[in-house]
Amino acid sequence: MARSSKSNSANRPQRSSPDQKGNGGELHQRAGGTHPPLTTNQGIPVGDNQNSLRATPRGPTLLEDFILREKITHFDHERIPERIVHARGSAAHGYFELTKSLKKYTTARLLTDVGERTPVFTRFSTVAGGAGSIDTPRDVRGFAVKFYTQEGNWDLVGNNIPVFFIQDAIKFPDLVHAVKMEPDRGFPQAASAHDTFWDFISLTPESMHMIMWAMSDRAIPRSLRMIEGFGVHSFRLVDAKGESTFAKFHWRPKLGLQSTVWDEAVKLAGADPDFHRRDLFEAIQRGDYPEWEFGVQLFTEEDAARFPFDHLDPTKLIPEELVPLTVVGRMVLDRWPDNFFAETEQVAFCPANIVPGIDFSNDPLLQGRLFSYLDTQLSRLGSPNFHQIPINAPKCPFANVQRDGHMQMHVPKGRVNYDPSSLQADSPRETVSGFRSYAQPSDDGAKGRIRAERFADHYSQARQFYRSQTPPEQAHIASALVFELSKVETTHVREAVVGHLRHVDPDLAKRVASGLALDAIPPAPPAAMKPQDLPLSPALQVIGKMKATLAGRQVGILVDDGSDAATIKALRKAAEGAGASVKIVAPKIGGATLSNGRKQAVDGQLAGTPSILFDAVAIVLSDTAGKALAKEAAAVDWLRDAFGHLKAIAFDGGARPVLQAAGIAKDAGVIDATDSKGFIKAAQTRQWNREPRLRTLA
Ligand code: HDE
Repeated sequence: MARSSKSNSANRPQRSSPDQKGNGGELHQRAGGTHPPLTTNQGIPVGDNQNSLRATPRGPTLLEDFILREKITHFDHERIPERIVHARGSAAHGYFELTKSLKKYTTARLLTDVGERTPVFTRFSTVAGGAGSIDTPRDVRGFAVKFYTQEGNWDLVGNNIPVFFIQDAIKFPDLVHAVKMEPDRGFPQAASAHDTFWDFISLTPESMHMIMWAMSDRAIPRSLRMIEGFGVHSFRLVDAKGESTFAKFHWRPKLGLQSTVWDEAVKLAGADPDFHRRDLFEAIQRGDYPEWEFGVQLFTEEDAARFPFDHLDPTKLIPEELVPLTVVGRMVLDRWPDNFFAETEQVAFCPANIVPGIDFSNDPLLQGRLFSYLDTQLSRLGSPNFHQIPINAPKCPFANVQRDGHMQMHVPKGRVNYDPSSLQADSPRETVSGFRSYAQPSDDGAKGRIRAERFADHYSQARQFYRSQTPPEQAHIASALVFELSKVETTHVREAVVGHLRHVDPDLAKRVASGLALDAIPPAPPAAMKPQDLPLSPALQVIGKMKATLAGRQVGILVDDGSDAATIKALRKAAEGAGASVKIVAPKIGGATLSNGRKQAVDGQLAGTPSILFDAVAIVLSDTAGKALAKEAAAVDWLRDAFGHLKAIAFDGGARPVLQAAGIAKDAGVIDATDSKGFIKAAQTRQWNREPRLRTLA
């Protein structure tokens, strides 16, 4: 039935005003800048992005609404599978600069041309937790660097620990299954302290060296800017004549190594699950660019034959005292990604991405990795063309006759999509300077599922690592083992692990057995090779190697109304002068009116900004505020935690009641706020001497 023109106009929807649309009206209109038209993915300009198309103002939504359907469908597909390991990561752009030529050993241009800067993209990660898990679990950290060289991409996909849990890639799925959340219950997330992990470890003696590292302070770093990186495996450098030298690759942080203490790491998980990501982001935003030295250990086949271990075994490292580290370059990270998903999530590392002049070794773990990464990217990124995603694409020209596939972004021209060919003048050709594998002579061994003989020494380097640590670090390892094994419910698993520790160091086994209240130290399992006493290697320490510095660190100052302005100013000046950044914390975010009547801007509100976030703290309060905050749990905990985490504390007279409420006894790290010099000196390290008085360490 035809409608009358009258009723037609009554039903016609009126154009909605911005407020009726629901787009925030005025503010949305006022936002500065020149805004391009919003369009659909087909380029169709969108007139209303706030309301879907309805049959009547209060009626059902129409299927016809292609704008709504396109938007929601795209959203439904926004997630891709997360990495099976190393799912949680943070990354940054930067450059690698060569400072010493390795021309004698390799033709790889990035390692021969001093001064040349190669762009890099570096992703740090935890291993066990999911993408949304915390930054500070006890875990290995991934340290993956993509060098966009002029001869193609080189990915050095390493960790912050120079050895690994297993010797053969075939064990990797078992290791990862064991450490991830248990399959029936779905927990624990991002933690190795549970039965399945330690069950696997207790039955895998080759993991014992890595366990020493994983239980050490290396696994609870203070900042991603303060970790070392290792290529782990032996690689080869190959010169113009085709001769090869073995190389181990190292990254050493300019800020020095630093770790947290365990209680701090646990509390950080709640206070700021993004602690490491935020720290990296903030450092880059303020121009305090993280930097690492790049070093190599070079050795020949003959050198390797003399080592008391097999360098192809990834559970072994080469002590720096045996083969010194030569620094040949540096890496600076100076740009945060524009988009987390497009870059940090979509970046696809692969140890098989290698450039002419560098080659693989026969390390069986590396050999397995060469297969795994390409395969995993296919499932994660969904197309064989993932190398065309901007973050993965080489920055040098690249051309071949691989074609088609999902999400092909290139439009190749011409009829030739095969090789050899003669029909097209510009079709790509092999080059003399192209990649050639090192012509390794093969030994005479027989084919088989066999491990090389010397891989059987599972304990010597674990012992060397443990015995090379400072006493506080040894206590941390023993305590970490007690903590982890105390979370293991199965008694025989606990006992089996302690049995292995007897081979590592009888005293360590005793300490852990006592921490677990075992009736007796369990027997050691038979060892395939008797552990040797290798020379100690102080280079394996964290505390011993820590630089006394505040550079790149953060100092928190707790203030309130009436706090002495001059003291705060002097402390800030001293801390910033020492290279730290300073954050002011107060009970109210709007600010505090200081003794000079001026309003002090505040960076963090007390309850949400615990002292855990800082490397050293100061507390400057008026008498009135001191008395009030002594009754405030957040303020008392602020000091108690700083003290417990072995940090330097500066305080003034007004703050005394809070110190008392926190039960803090004065020591070398608890300093009068007027002594800013003394405070800075104490703040450059942790107060290790304080620790035994505070907590029972195994
Ligand atoms: Fe990995 N590893 N891995 N790994 N790995 C992955 O690749 C694998 C190993 C490392 O930031 C996966 O893209 C096998 C050692 C880092 O994106 C996967 C074996 C070392 C990253 C994979 C190892 C590493 C990964 C998962 C035993 C230190 C994160 C997602 C043979 C030298 C890279 C992905 C990033 C990621 C396999 C052992 C470092 C599944 C099979 C040893 C830093 O391909």
